[in-house]
Amino acid sequence: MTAQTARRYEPAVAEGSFLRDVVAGLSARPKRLPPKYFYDEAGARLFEEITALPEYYPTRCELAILRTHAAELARYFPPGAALIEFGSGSSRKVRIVLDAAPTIKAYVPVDISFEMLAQEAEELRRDHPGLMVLPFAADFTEAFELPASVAAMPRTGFFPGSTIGNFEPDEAAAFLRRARATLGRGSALIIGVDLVKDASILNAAYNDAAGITAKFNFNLLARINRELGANFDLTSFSHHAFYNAERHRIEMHLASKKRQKVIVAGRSIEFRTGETIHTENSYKYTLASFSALARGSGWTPLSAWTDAAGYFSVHALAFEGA
Ligand code: AVI
Repeated sequence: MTAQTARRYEPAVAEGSFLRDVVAGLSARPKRLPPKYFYDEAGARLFEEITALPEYYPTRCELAILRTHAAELARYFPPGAALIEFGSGSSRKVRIVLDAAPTIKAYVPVDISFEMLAQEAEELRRDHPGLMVLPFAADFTEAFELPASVAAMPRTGFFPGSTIGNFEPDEAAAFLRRARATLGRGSALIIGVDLVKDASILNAAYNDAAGITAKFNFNLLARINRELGANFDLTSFSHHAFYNAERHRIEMHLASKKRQKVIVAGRSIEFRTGETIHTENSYKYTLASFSALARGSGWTPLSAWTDAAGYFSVHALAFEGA
């Protein structure tokens, strides 16, 4: 999510796989859960709160980059272009692009939650009466085909928020290759990427004083209790988030404070004292390491912008050819 802004997953779409993924993840060694399940309604709300925290710099930095460089970004949207947003959520970021590039003809927000898409689409149609708003319900982490109505338009993808950082490096490369196949030759991709920086800044961003990131992490267990009839006692786990400098990533875990058994979908899951469930990785790149990843996935890096502190970056990539 994209949580560039919050992403939400339709329970009806995800129910079977949620159960399967939770059972598989809690049976694995070490235990893990996929971060995409953070974003139920409560999780999406908590993520929105995170984006406003004083310690959580990514959203503020990315908004500053988009505002400062809006005119340059607009060059990647030729007249009559379709803007395809991967994992849309709140429309705060795309509005900056739409305002800077008024000749964009169509906006295709792609998200698994149709409900969320419909609501945002309504508001955008009101504010941009000439714009074709074509919400498209699909899981953007898998291959999908764009609606036929944008096939003849120049296409530019938009993937803000450093959601790509929540993918393992091989998944990030696979996403970039799929995005290239979806957007087609001659397209561009504007993508937000969080940068490697001093560990104290990174650690603070995922251990905020108000405890909202901890709540966001705990909500995953609360969601498993709510939707899968589990009996996690949230008070017997603690939030652990730290920068792993060797792997250039923030790791989030939930650590068991004691030896305990938890029942999940009729199965008994045992925890040792201190044993953790690994709930999220948030990879940080350098400008060079992200450009190399993009190049290795068939994209040509054209430009990259950072905020004044050099905390966050926005890249423009091209899939060259006619
Ligand atoms: C959505 N994603 C880019 C966020 C991040 O920073 O990795 C999710 C998040 N997890 C904890 N705080 C924010």
